[in-house]
Amino acid sequence: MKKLDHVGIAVKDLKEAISVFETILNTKVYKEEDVPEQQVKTVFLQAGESKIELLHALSDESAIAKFLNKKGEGIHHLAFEVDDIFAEIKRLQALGYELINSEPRKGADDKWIAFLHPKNTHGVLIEICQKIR
Ligand code: CMX
Repeated sequence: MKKLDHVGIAVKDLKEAISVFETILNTKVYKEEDVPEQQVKTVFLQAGESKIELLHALSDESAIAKFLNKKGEGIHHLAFEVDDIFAEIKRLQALGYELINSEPRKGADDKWIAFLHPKNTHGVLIEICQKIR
């Protein structure tokens, strides 16, 4: 793993959350992007070398809507950047970790992404991501 790329935070009121995180991080949102496949709106803010990704559900079927109903607002996932997502998926599978998607899919912010199931990772949803060059 190269570094912590971003922390995903599930929020109910996106406008209000943007205002809070822009104030705390003393920066402006640099990207807003819908991911229709995930039924989620994503909003990114730079935090030093890492980023904060605010996640807002676009429908009740979204994983974010389900998460908010069950757990409320808060940290949804940690995302680690890798050089070769295919190699990392293979490495983690060989170690017995369950990948939610074993084929990388296109995520927000120009990245290939894959998720590890939180049941094997002490309750933390982990994403691995690779920049699309
Ligand atoms: N962090 C930690 N635990 C989580 C979680 C999260 N983000 N989301 C769900 N869980 C837990 C639930 O609490 C539940 O635990 P228990 O069995 O102990 O009650 C368990 O996982 C199953 O949860 P569920 O509500 O029944 O939901 P599903 O099994 O249908 O889905 C998950 C859970 C993680 C497989 C699904 O949310 C998923 O595929 N996530 C990956 C995709 C995603 O999150 N997309 C949104 C972000 C997209 C982006 O960043 O671009």
